[in-house]
Amino acid sequence: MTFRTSSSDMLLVVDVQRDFCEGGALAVPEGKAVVAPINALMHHFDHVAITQDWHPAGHISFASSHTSHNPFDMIELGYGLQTLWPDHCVRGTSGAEIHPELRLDPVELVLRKGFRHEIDSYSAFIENDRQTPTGLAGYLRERGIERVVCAGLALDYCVRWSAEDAVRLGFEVVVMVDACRAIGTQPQVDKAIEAMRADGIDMLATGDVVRGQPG
Ligand code: VGL
Ligand code: ZN
Repeated sequence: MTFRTSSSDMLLVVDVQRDFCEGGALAVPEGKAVVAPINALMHHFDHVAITQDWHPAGHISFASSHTSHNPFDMIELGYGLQTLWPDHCVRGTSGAEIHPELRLDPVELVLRKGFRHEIDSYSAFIENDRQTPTGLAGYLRERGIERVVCAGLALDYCVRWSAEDAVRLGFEVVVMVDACRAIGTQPQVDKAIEAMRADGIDMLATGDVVRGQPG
């Protein structure tokens, strides 16, 4: 299958940060492996945006902020169920930095998310209270973007939530599966991929991509 890019596409690179790569505070298995395919993918797109998980110290999503809870526990917050995580991507720390090998020269927007103390945000579009917008949908609409092509970390959390919200918000959505890595087990990842497909999200490989109109 050939995927031809268009000038109304945005490549959305999700959370390729030190803490999600090997040695980081919330390392995704093989996380760093997304850097090379994403850097290559950038050559095929006229527009690239990246997200950066950017939590204040003591963030509500950190297990350390709740007495007698451990990372990966689920708790009920005012807005619903929330998984608790090790402290990660604390704003201004080296763990929150974009991976140093990710190309930044073509990046037009760096969207920070998860910066409200009381609300986590997996999605690049709507925070975990499922109400608070990040502003990204408005940004993309104002710029005439019609299709969002997602890659990054983690496939089963921030990439998935971003892709599903993008569909709900009226964008065409593609996920570049080989340019993502996941936190969960293979059966969990397979379920996540099936759920995204059921939402109308195309699951493609970076090898399918060719540049459309020269831009
Ligand atoms: C993420 C858990 C917590 C992600 C961010 O980028 O997928 N996951 N914060
Ligand atoms: Zn986070």
